[in-house]
Amino acid sequence: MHKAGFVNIIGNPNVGKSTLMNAFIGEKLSIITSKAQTTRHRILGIVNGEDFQVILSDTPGIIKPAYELQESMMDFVKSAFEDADVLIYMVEIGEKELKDEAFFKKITNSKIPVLLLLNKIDTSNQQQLEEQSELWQKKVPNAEFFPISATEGFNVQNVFNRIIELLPESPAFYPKDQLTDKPERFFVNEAIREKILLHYKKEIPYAVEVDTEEFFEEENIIRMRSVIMVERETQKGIIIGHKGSALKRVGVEARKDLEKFFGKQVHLELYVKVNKNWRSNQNQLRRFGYNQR
Ligand SMILES: Nc1nc2c(ncn2[C@@H]2O[C@H](COP(=O)(O)OP(=O)(O)OP(=O)(O)O)[C@@H](O)[C@H]2O)c(=O)[nH]1
Ligand SMILES: [Mg+2]
Repeated sequence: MHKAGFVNIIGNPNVGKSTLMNAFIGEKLSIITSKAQTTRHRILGIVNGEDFQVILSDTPGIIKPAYELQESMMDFVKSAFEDADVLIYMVEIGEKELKDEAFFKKITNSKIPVLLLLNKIDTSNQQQLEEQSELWQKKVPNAEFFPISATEGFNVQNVFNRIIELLPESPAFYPKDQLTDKPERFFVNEAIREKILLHYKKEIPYAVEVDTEEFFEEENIIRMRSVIMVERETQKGIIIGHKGSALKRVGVEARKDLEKFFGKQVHLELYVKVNKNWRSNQNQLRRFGYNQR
């Protein structure tokens, strides 16, 4: 018998959804930072076995959208409700509940199996863990509950085993050697965006989009050229930094990650461009793979 299906991970920003997906895959597919709204897309990560295929979806954290980009991010979350065979609802120690009541109702009324994961238990003591476990099991009574630590790997294998049990009988949806639905350039964009989230403050990372215009693989090296788009001229200066030092750091660090990811030497050329108000522009968003409506 062969099992296959979609397992979609949803929850508030910053609870550890991407960390969990990477832990299941065993690769750094999704970028991870301590800032909210790190993930902007729905990213598939596929775990293949001889008699199973688990198609995980990492999604953006649930927020109340304030501009077009965020609307489109929430559309990815909505789509994750529509095709799930198993829903993973992730919360973290200390969190109260989803800020969006409608999403929360969808979870508690779900007809499909829900796994409720309380993450970051490595940061809690026994008493807090007990209190939170009780609280969450009451809030989402239709779910199966697992306290986990995605970074420490605690309980992650047990969750995976349960997923396999819950999956429907089905042939594979994707070729068995496929790891994700996203093209190589997507991971280049994301590696660069991760460094921008790490090194720039306040609004800057949220005003940035990255587009890889060239990806050319030679025998021993991959040559890439990417543009970092910002919304305003002042942001461009900040990204570049004094004598280009800030931009250089982004380039060096992203290149190192990409060399690991692709297992090959990488040449990465970066430049910065102003693309006014791209976050609110339907056509620009569509071009960057957001607006699917
Ligand atoms: N202590 C601890 N930290 C964790 C754990 N899992 C994730 N984190 C940290 O939590 C932060 C957010 O992790 P992400 O995986 O980016 O969270 P996310 O839910 O994907 O965030 P968004 O994409 O912004 O919605 C990072 O700093 C992680 O290292 C955990 O089990 N324990
Ligand atoms: Mg994420």
